[in-house]
Amino acid sequence: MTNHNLYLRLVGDRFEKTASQPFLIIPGRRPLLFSELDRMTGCVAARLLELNVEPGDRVMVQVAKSPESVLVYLACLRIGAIYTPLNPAYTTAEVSYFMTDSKPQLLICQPIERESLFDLSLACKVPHIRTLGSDGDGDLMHGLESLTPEMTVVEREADDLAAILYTSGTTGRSKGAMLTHHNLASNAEVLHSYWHWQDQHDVLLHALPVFHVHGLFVALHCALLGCSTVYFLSRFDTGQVIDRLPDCTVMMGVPTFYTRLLSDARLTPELCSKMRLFISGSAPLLAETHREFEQRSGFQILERYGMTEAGMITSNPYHGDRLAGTVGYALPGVSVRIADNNGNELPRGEIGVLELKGPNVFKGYWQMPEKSAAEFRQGGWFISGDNAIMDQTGRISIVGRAKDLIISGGYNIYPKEIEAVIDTIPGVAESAVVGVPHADFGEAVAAIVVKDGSRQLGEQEIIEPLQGRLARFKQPKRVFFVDELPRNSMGKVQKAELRDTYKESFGSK
Ligand code: MCA
Ligand code: AMP
Repeated sequence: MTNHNLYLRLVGDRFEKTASQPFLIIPGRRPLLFSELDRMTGCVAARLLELNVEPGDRVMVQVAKSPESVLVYLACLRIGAIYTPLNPAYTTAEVSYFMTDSKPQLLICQPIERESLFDLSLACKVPHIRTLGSDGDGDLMHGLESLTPEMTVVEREADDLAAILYTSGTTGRSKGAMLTHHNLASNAEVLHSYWHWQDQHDVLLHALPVFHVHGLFVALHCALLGCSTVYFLSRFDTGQVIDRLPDCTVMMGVPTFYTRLLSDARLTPELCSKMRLFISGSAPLLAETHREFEQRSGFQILERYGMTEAGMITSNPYHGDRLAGTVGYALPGVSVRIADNNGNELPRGEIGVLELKGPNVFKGYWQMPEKSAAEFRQGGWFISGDNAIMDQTGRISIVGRAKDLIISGGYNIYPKEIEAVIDTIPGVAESAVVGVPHADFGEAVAAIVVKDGSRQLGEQEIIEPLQGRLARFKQPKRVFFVDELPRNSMGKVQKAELRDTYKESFGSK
């Protein structure tokens, strides 16, 4: 049997030529060398086995970005466990749902969260909880040197699960997208080739979080396949990124990275003289950002489009026009069509919902067979929920969303989840949550609330009860009170009207 374990494609024994080179360069810490990677993931794998993690078990990880967090990911692949990362911004209440849903064998959390998550892990019958801090501190790594590294790479079939990534749903209930070893491997290999990765020469500037597809799979997989050194920053800090740009050749980011770089006078062509490629995705890049960035740096940003459920789907070309406002062409091996609401393909030039199929498309939502089936058409087309248009050459532009979704600084926020919490606040009759233009985050959350008259309510009375229930980035940055919500004749709240009414809440664009 061929072993389809993604670990073999990403690490294996591929680093002979770069053995002495750093894989991850981390400010203030010793770099992690390519030569150390296989043995160290073996050590972490040995720790996971000690905790009885078996192939197919979920390992839920809610930690700060660190080289050790990458080792944990790779160790999970190695032993065939299913890596299930969570945003550290999630509250205990939110984590509770994910734990109950995925039933992990092991929860790895930040040392500071251990106390608040311990009782919860007991209640959710999670057998083990370990801690990992941003400096590699915490009991997960304790005494690792004394363990015999587990150097086996467990055999996996192509469609065995490698990871579950939670994405919020229109119903307000998160769904775990099941990604297989082949989903991830095929997408990584396509990107590595399509973006002309310069093996052993590219240096990646990595400032994205590593609990989402963009930072974890797109960025790190390309770097591993290309045996590239990575400047691994704990978060996006404009100053640190500017300091590092002269040493790097590739950067991947959400549009906020680019607008923040543009607001710094140090962004010049000289600063980017070693750079080869700037990539943007996860949210729409404004055409004006694309143009300004080209003027200031000399580089046309390459915009691509993807989803948690399918990794990367389309990309602007490496050679040829990277057109502002478009997301380019379907990647090799990926089929894309524009369809009406019944799944009938539309002629080129008409707006419809983007549907896709290919080796990148996920296996379904964890323990939600009906929900999974509902998102696919006959013939295996996955319904993205994004409105798009395809021109005569096959070039795609995303023109809006069929799904009620806000994308703020690259994070997805589903209004329903926020509305459901706001509606439980005493004094609230009903609420509607929309995304409105925001210069830094692209979109920001605004809540429009109708009072029931039973008590006095101000902005604080709405925001305060959300603490501890919703991650900070989901909480409304503005709250407005109205007598009634605009509805159509069917009684449906007119969100487009609300978005228009409050479009200048964060200043005009
Ligand atoms: C932080 N805050 C936010 C966001 N981030 N509010 C709204 N939207 C956000 N994205 C809030 C915090 O809660 C905090 O609020 C305040 O802003 C400052 O927080 P801080 O952590 O200092 O913010 P930051 O470091 O400046 O982060 C902003 C950021 C970050 C750099 C844009 O959010 C980021 O790295 N985003 C990338 C997300 C990403 O990787 N998405 C890819 C998804 P308070 O002060 O009230 O506490 S994968 C995907 O979408 C698909 C597959 C694809 O195509 O890639
Ligand atoms: P997520 O569920 O976090 O994986 O986010 C996927 C969604 O992000 C897609 O369905 C799109 O709505 C959006 N998205 C990703 N890349 C782009 C892009 N380049 N332009 C517009 N929207 C994008």
